[in-house]
Amino acid sequence: MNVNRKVLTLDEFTIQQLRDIPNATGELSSLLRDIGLAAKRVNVEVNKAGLVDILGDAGSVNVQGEDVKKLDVFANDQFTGVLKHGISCAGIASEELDDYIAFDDTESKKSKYVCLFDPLDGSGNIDVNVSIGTIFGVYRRVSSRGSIATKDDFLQKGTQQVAAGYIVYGSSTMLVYATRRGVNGFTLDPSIGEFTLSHPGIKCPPKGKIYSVNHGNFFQYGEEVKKYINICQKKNKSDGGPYTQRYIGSMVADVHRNLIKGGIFMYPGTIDKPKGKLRLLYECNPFAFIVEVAGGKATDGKRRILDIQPTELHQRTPLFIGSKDMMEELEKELEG
Ligand code: P6P
Repeated sequence: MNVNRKVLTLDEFTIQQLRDIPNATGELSSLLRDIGLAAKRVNVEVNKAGLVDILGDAGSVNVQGEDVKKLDVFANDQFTGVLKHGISCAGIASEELDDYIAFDDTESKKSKYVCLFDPLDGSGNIDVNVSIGTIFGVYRRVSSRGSIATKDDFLQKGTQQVAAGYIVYGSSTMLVYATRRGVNGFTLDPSIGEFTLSHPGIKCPPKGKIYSVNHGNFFQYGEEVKKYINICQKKNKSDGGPYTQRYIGSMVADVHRNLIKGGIFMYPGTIDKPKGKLRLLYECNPFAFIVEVAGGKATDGKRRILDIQPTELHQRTPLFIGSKDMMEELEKELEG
């Protein structure tokens, strides 16, 4: 008789992790569970997005007489709310907010961590039913516990992350998070309303056959990047190809696919945007942490993403991320 392995919920998994770490306080586990709760609430609204004509577009009042918010504003409020009312987070920074928020209540000021997130990345794809996502990174604060969080807590290198993850609202809703102990994926089971462990111990295949880049910008890329893209196009069976080009235009979906199947995602700098489009703190750092823990690599074309010292909350960086061997082939080209 086939017995399915015990299905672990996110809560059970984080508590089990807690049991394995002798001096853990449970604050990180609690923070991750808070994020899982907000993700479930966002998932409900994302799944209704197609009904906007019925439920009312942002700025309108719905049939219940409630103000309808833009989904990314709604998502921002959900993640900010659970973290503010939890016991683990002293403050947040968000793609949706100009500046960080330091929570000023006593419990929050005693908390160990700060969290940076993009609450709903790719939200422009919502009305055409393309997968979108939430991205987050968690840091131990550098300011003293008991005091209010400071800007330095948020401007830490990506190497300082204690955890990072994302939620992809797609054909199924998955929460993937990494600590230095590993990367694990949880799929939302609507029948019980819980994220359940579906992808334990995710590893990024060292080789892949997928390259992801916006070809519309091709003639704006540097010569070395163009040369590497041409190499991808010329791959054949004898040298690990043929490659296929896959680009959804939603970072969470593109990087998630390449993490699982193997591949490389590129958002290079262009003539118009030399720093690229993607944000270092709450898009590139979390994914760089996750992909490195899974065995892959992430650079800005010159430096390891996680080594970049941030100077501004919303600074952008070019991003090359994915399978180790593919990244090393790219790096040879970028070295010129
Ligand atoms: P482009 C979505 O707007 C986003 O921020 C990322 O999710 C995605 O990877 C990128 O922009 C797509 O940008 O310029 O190729 O449309």
